[in-house]
Amino acid sequence: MITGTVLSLQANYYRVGLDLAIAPDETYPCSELLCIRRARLKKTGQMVYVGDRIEVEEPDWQGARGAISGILPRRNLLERPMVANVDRVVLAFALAEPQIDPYQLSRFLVNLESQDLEVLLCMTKRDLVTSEFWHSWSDRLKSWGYNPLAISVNTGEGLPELRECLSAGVTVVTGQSGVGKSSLINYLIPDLNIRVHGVSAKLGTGRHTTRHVELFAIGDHGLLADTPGFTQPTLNCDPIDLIDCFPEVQDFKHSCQFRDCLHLNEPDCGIRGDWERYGHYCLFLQEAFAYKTAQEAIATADKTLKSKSGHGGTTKEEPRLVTKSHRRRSRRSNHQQLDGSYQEDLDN
Ligand SMILES: Nc1nc2c(ncn2[C@@H]2O[C@H](COP(=O)(O)OP(=O)(O)OP(=O)(O)O)[C@@H](O)[C@H]2O)c(=O)[nH]1
Ligand SMILES: [Mg+2]
Ligand SMILES: [Zn+2]
Repeated sequence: MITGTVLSLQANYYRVGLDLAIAPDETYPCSELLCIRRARLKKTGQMVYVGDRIEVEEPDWQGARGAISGILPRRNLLERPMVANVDRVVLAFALAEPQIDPYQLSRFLVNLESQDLEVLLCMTKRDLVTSEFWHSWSDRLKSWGYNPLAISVNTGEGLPELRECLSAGVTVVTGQSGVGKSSLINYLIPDLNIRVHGVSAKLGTGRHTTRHVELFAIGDHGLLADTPGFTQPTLNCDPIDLIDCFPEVQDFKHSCQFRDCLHLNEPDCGIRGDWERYGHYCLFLQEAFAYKTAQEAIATADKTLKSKSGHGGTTKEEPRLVTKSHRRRSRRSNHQQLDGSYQEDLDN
């Protein structure tokens, strides 16, 4: 059986990097195939995402074409952009241009933590700020429970260290538009020459340049994904699990003994208090509740719909398209099986 990894999606074709242990030769004259998805996978609503490990059948070696006949079990699925089997996420956040916004940075971090992903926080454009500025931010982010790395593609600072971390497994570079994700990837993999774009002087925000997700080979065993930037992630975490998305709390978490405490007004709660991001926690908690309420409303509407269509006996079973809000699982159910359970159309 021939297996491989989906590297990118081009129109209706999947570019697949094959797991050939040997260099291309006469038997296997290419290391990549352009594949379609078998109709059977379409019918059962099984989506194929970048990063998916897949089985290929009927390879046409001369034309470098094939068909995806099966998807191997997924370890995880990043929400935005949708990338499967992610080992770590590099969150790129600019120290300047655009101006650093602690609340937005916190949102990105909490969103990634809620998906149980390993986060490598990279503060970009280090060359644009003073040492004092960087050190004060570094201290601040350490108090948030992170060990940030300062990088600059202009001076090369921090990039050898970063490269070391990316030589194995699948890494996704994510973050707002214009922070320098594509510039970073161009630096790490010089032959690529992917498009980068200037920050809009008028708005101080980036113009969206990267439009799709693509995995590039890095080091001996690594794959690195460039992704399109976006403004702010949604926080669709279960309210009771939100506190677990703040690493700085984990050391004094035992100071709240209540299992169902939301750490708001409950008496004797030792988590409520004067740590810097407590304000962010309270704001995000409101969002998490709004998300839960919306989800419950959708579930109720679903039930009503089902019982309505049950009358008359002419119901036709159709695979229902799952919207983004359905897709998010609670942290507690995160370790449940992920293969084939998500049916949202490919992001972007
Ligand atoms: N001074 C400085 N500028 C940088 C650095 N890295 C990137 N830039 C600039 O920042 C701008 C945006 O860079 P991109 O690499 O396109 O940013 P991106 O995150 O890929 O943006 P999207 O594709 O829109 O999400 C470009 O003008 C880069 O030249 C850096 O380390 N220092
Ligand atoms: Mg880009
Ligand atoms: Zn509490």
